[in-house]
Parts: sequence; structure tokens; C-alpha cells
Amino acid sequence: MPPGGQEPTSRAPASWRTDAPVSCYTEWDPLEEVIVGIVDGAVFPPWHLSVEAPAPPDQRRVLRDNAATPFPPERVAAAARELDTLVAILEAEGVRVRRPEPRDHLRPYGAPGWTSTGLYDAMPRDVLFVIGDEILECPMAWRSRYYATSSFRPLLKEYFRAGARWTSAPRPELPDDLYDQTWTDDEAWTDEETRTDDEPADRAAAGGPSGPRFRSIITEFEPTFDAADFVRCGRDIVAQRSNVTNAFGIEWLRRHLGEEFRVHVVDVEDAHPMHIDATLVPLAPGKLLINPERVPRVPAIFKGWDILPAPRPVIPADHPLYLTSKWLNMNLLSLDTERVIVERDDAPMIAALKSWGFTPIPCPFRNFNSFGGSFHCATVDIRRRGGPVSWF
Ligand code: DAV
Repeated sequence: MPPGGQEPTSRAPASWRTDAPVSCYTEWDPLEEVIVGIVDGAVFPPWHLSVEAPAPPDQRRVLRDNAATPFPPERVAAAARELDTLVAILEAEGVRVRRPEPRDHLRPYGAPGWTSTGLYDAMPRDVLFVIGDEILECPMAWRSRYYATSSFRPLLKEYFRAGARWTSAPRPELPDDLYDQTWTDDEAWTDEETRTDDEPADRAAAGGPSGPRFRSIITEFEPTFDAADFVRCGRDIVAQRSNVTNAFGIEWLRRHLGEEFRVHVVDVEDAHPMHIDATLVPLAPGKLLINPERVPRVPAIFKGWDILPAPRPVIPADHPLYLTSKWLNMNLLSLDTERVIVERDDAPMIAALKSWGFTPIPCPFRNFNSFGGSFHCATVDIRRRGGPVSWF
């Protein structure tokens, strides 16, 4: 019986290679090599509707006022120290850590019809999708992330030379047509309203919107997705549509991956979705951490799994979170089916993880959180032991 308590429904073929330079099938197999992001040169994105839609409503003004300027240097320095602490913890746990190369994110660039400056190299999870022996550059919907893979290119070339499959989705054009210029927040449920257990039909009866629980800022003009809108559970990949991932992007990935994988699109209740990794977080086979506000009904594919509702976040109210909700407390990094990296001051999450049988490893990360992510966002798994297993 594996530590997660669940038996796989199919196993990797006996001929399975275990020495590939890039190999990852799940969020929980034993982690051997990881890229940890950097905050050097981090700048706020230029103002754009695509940034407004997923942003917390109370931060839109801040984002607008600071557009295309550097993040406060003292916040960058404090977050960089926390990233170095994370690296030291990972290395002490036996994980090989790689880092990207800093870039000047204020250098303007563009394509026909638009210009932009960059963002940062802090969140490799969004940028690179590692699935099986492949490392894929994502077609990201934010213009400020058009060259987001540049800092990782030295590593991508190295992995390719060592035998990895290195690919890129069709390069998006990001014209105005990709963005719904008539978008407003009025049709989205507010975060307060998503805290009900009502079925969409009940809401419709009550005069509220039914059907899609959010109105995406992006259209279906071309495929776009961020890797962080997908979680890997062996041969099954769970995806959400969001303000950066459209149905076209999910379909492109589904067809690209072919028959070895099944991509399941789930419907959650997030008024401003951008990335699934503070909503549904599989910690081990048979153990699913869920956001109790966004997941009133667990997707059917997880039938039979232990459902672990995340404790409410305890990030102080005055702590700046420019780009995300407080549910970053769920954005954990599993080193295997027992060891989990968790924020040092998050006592409720540490206690919950212990009560569920995990071994939490605390790391200070509050300053990094201000940049829009936590441990899962800040990393991308390059190698986890284990092969293409089915768990559903
Ligand atoms: O507020 O749910 C968390 C993940 C960001 N990469 C949120 C976003």
C-alpha cells in the first residue's frame, strides 16, 4: 500500500526509465530536482484589463498606480532572503535546486499591435509545464509574461542536451481580440457570494447568474494557458478555465499530450480564477486538499479520496497581497507523500497537516507571498521519482 493509502489502478510499464533528466507525473512523487524562482528585478505589470480581471478587487488601484514600476526594493530583498531559505531547506532535504538567470524586466518589447514591459521570474510554476519527460513553455495570456521563459532558457537547453523533450505551445499573438474589451466584474460572483453552498440553479432562481461562475477576461481567439491551471495526478491531469487559461488552450494541451494522459476540466467557484493551486491541491494519492470556499462540491473524479478542507488563511489583514487571495496558505510544495513545505507562521495549516498524517516543514515565506504566490508557485518540479501511473 503506498503511503497515500490508495492503490493505483494501473502501473508504469516494467521497462520504465527512471534516469530521465526531466520526469514528473504527479504533485507528490519523491522530489529529486526543482527550479526555485527569483525576485531579482521584479516589476509590476503594465496596466491591462487582463491584469485587472484576476486581481483582488481591493488591489486594482495599487496595481494601476504602480504599473510598470519596480516592486519596493525592501520587499524584493526580504522575499529574496526567504527564497534562499527555501533553497537551503530543500537542499538539506536532499533535493537538487536550480535557479534561473536574472533579466531586466523593464526593457520594453512588443509584437504587432502592442508593447509591454515584463514582470518577474518568481513563479516558474506558471511558465513551464513539466509532464512526463517533457518540459513545455506555456502560451501565457499576459503580455507582461510574453518572454517569461527567457530566464529559464539556459536550464531548458541543458535539460534538452541531457535528453529531455523540450517544446513550446503555439506562440500566441496576444492581440486586442484575445481580451474581452467589454469585460466588467459585474457578472462575476463576489468572493463573499461564493461562500454559499447554493447550486447554480438555486442562484439563477434567486436572480443571480447561473452557468459559468465567472466571466473570463480572455476570449477563445487563440490557445492560451498557464501551467498553474493544471495539477498532475499520474495519467490524469486536472484543469480549470481561468482568466489566463481558455478552452482552446486546454484542448491544445489535451491533443498535444495524446492518449497517455486524460485531461479533466473541473468547475470550481472562484470569482477571479487564475491558477488552480490555491483551490485543489492533491497532496498524496487519495488525499485532496480543497479550498472550502471554492469547492462546495468535490469533482466526481476524486470520488473515494479523503477530502481535506484547508483551514482558513491567517495572513494578517495589513500584509500586502498585490495579486492573489489569502488562500496562498494552500499553495504547498510536497517533497513526497509525507513531507510538505508550509509557511512558518501558518499554525492552523501546520496543525492540520500533522493531524492528516503529514510531516510539515516550516519555511518563512510571507514576504514572498506579496508577489503573488507561495511554495507551489515559486517552484517547478523537474524530477520526481515514479512513472505514468493511474490513480482514478
Ligand atoms: O488567489 O487563488 C493563487 C495562485 C497564484 N499562482 C489565488 C491565486
